[in-house]
Amino acid sequence: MKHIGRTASDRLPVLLLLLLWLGVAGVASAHGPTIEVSHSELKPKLLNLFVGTTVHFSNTVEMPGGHVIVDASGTIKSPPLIKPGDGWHYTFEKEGAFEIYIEQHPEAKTRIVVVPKR
Ligand SMILES: [Cu+2]
Repeated sequence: MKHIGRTASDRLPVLLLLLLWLGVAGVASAHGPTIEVSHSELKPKLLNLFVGTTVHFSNTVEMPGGHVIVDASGTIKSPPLIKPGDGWHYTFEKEGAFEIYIEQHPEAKTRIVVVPKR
């Protein structure tokens, strides 16, 4: 009995770490949609968001020099995303329509429409 009690308390820190990790993962996935970046496209090609939403851009392919995410109005510019798994995020604080594309592949674009919170 004594031995079982000791084993359970030994596992407590591991359980706490697991709960902490699940909590952090929950926050990360709740912050907004992800756009996948490749040589040929930004996926999805259309997104409707509320003001204040953070969009994550996730690079899926190796790109010498990196993919730079920009928008037609010149307000958005990411650092180069070079390796698969390289990511960047942007929070849309203003309403409007944003035409976003990859600087190196202008045909790879997405349209993001941001509307006020109700
Ligand atoms: Cu590319």
